[in-house]
Amino acid sequence: MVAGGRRRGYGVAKPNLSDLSKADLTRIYRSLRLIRRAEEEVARIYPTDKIKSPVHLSIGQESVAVGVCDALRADDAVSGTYRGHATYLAKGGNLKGMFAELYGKATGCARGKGGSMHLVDMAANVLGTSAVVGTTVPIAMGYALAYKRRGKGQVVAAFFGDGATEEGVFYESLNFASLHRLPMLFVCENNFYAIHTPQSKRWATDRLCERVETFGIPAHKIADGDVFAIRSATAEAVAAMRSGASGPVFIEAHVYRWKEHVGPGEDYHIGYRGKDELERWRSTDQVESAGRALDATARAAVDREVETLVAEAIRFAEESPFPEPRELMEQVYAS
Ligand SMILES: Cc1ncc(C[n+]2csc(CCOP(=O)(O)OP(=O)(O)O)c2C)c(N)n1
Repeated sequence: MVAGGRRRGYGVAKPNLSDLSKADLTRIYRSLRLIRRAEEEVARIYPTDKIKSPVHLSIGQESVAVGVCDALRADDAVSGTYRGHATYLAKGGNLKGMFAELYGKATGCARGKGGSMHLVDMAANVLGTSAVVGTTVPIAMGYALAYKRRGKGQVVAAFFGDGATEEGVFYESLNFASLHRLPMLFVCENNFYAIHTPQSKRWATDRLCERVETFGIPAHKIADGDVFAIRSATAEAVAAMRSGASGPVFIEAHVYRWKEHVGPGEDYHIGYRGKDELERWRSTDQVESAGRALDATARAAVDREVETLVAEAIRFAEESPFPEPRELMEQVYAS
């Protein structure tokens, strides 16, 4: 916000890693590593055509989902975007159900009918992800309203991309959530691009936090994707929301999408962005830096566990049946 002609900073202080227990560090690394390896396997399998839906990978962006979800309770909820594998897994969504969903199998989390862009796991309070940009923000807000009325201190985190902040419903949601002081964390995964269009060609100014603050919502920016800073900003925001001291809070986390917009490959050759950007972000890879915070033995144990989990999930998906043709019209709603 502009005060006396000076721009306020939105930065979040980096937490001291020595304040985190070994259990915290292990859990955070495990979550980052699980998402990275699951998506690397999606990229590997995709060309075989066993995966029956388009895939939007969040390799490089894992720290947002992990940092936020690690500070949430099990009975808090999240909503996500079509780039939602990380959100789903970080909140504890079922890994086997995710792979089976990508394979279009009846054991998938949406019975094989939703695919990668429509993951849901109500047991883990993953409210759902959607292909339609911005639409899961007001759905999350409806949950936040219900949670506020219920009075059990639950909060909702809505994840969305920088492109989604160009949708009218985003501003309507900011307004409604602020007006009613809803326990809702708005989480913008700002990766600077909407498909192939950079922000510089879409936004008159990049002052997103300032825009959000005009709705009376506190805003924080984490410009380097640091998983621990995202986690501590979330923990502080969520504590204030649970206690009733704060209404909604906004977090803008800068991250980088290493892969192409949709699909398993890379797209640096098509000219809308350069590999120099990738190299800059790759040098701050959060999976690596969280891994380095563990000793080698602990890290290797996590890596082994993750490999087993991912291999089991792929086997489960491959061995599961497709839905029966008679199920085609079941769970289909129209309004
Ligand atoms: C309502 C709507 N408008 C347009 C599209 C087409 N579309 C698909 S992805 C996308 C870009 C969204 O970018 P962003 O929200 O930043 O997410 P990212 O892909 O970077 O994760 C657009 C415009 C859509 N799916 N839904």
